[in-house]
Amino acid sequence: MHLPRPKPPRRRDDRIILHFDYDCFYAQVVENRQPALKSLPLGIKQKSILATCNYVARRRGVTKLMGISDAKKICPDLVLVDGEDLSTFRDVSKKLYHLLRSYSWNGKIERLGLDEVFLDVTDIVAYNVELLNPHALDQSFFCLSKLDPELGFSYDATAIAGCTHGSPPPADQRDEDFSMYLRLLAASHLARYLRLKIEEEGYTSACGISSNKVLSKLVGTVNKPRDQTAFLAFREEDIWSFMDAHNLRRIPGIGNRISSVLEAHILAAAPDPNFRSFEATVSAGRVRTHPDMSAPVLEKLLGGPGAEKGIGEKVWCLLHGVDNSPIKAASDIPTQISIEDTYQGLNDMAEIDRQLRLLSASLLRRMYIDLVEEVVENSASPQPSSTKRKRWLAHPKTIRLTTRPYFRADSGKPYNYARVSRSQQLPNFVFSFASAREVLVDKLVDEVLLPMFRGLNPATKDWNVGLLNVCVANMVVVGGENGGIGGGRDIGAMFRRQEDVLREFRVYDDDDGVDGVDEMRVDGTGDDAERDEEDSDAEPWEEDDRDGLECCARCGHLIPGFALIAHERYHDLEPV
Ligand code: TTP
Ligand code: MG
Repeated sequence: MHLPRPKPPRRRDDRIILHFDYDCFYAQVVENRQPALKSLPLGIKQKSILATCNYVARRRGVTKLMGISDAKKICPDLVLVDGEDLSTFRDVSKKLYHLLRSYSWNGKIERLGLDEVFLDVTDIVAYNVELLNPHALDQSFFCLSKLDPELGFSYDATAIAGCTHGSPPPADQRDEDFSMYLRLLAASHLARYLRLKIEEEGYTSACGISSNKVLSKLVGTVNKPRDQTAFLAFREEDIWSFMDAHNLRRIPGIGNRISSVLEAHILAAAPDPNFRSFEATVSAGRVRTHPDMSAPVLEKLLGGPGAEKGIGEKVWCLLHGVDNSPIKAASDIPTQISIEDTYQGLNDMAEIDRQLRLLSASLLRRMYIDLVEEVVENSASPQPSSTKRKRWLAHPKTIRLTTRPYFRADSGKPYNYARVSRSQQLPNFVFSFASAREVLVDKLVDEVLLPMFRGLNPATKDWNVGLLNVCVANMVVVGGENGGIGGGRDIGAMFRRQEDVLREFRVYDDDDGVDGVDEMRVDGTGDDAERDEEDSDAEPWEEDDRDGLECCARCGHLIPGFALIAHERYHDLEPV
């Protein structure tokens, strides 16, 4: 007997989302600094792998995340440039982000990593669709400002700009489909305009245009590099068949743990705890159409202690191309700042101490860059003059130390990617502008980080430290001119209040930050609200601070932690 198929989730079509992905991003940054490299095959090297390579190299068979020696075999004249210092990439990324942000009316813009940006353009598109004159569509004008009707560009609204995936609704189709079509059409012209603006800064990109994040991101990869794709799907079935064709692991939001559990369920096998690959052996469609699949079944398979709330419903929706997650309004204040490095098994306390000081110095430097601004104060009398003073834009409430043991590929043991963390309130002395930075670093290490390290690693020797991560999070925005230290607010009282709220907790995170939320494990000593606050808002920008090295279990190469899964994919593509 066949059970009735569960109801598919309801789709919302009221938004228009653009997803930008810069082409071979690190390579373009390097090429813009050294234009002579543009015509040569170029690889950006991080330790022993290519973080990326330009399209000249790709045409010669070189791929992203390939090992350097293999790439050199395929393309002996490959030019290699070191890409381990992320600061220039970060600067360009911020510049382009601010450029895109300057066109947003609602401020809803989100960065993903260093080279992807989501932009919710629902309002600007709706406004421009209203302006369309059906009798002169080919002479339309896209208005970029409500206040200045001359600010904008001319466009031909009889056709979509760039590529399309799917087809326009038939002329006799329901009105709402036609209205959606017009909104996608207007958005496609805006996307092209914005891509050209980015090109004026020297960067080509791909763009996906659809009604939610998952669809925009996936459809944007259909035509790349230097192109854009609007997703014309008006029937549920069209969206499902688009989603179904993707490898399960390629669906944003479906991480390694989720895909290995689902794959095992579909194949009726036991999940492999060491499974780490960029590809699953099943397609998204195979999971979606599996006879017993439904949101409650997914919840049973994927839920449990430490799992994201409502994970079953979330994955069920994603499999159907439904993603109601909002694009949050932009903030200049990062949600967390995290610095880490990896080591080949530190056992010497003097060395651990030294590394904690280096990480703390970087952390304070980043805190000053991201969270401190200079305010110019004018005084009128007796002599008009202006003075500059510094103020904190936000105070992080929490400091977190994370460690992980070193893993040796040749140890014969399963890959151990369990991180342990300890959090506590960040002492307010770090916000002092009067003390020298080195003094603050020493105080932070001696009074906070070393005791935390000992708490996390109670043994007196043999710590075998493979990773140290120091992170500040839970930003409290400091309001107004009087909010800074010395500005009259009782910061001490504020932190004393927070003490009641903050409790120490441990997090067991069995992933390297690639999938973030859905890979988390908590041992139950912290409550859910606190954990959500700590981890669900991991700042995508900070992913790239995770530039420490991991050991590939297959070849033993040391590669950046966040590149590990993609690096595994490279192995998967190797001829047997
Ligand atoms: P991607 O967008 O994956 O790659 P890309 O921009 O280089 O190429 P494409 O044209 O296919 O979009 O990643 C953005 C940048 O992030 C990339 O230039 C290098 C860096 N990166 C790493 O350093 N390690 C990684 O594992 C990945 C996936 C990216
Ligand atoms: Mg890219």
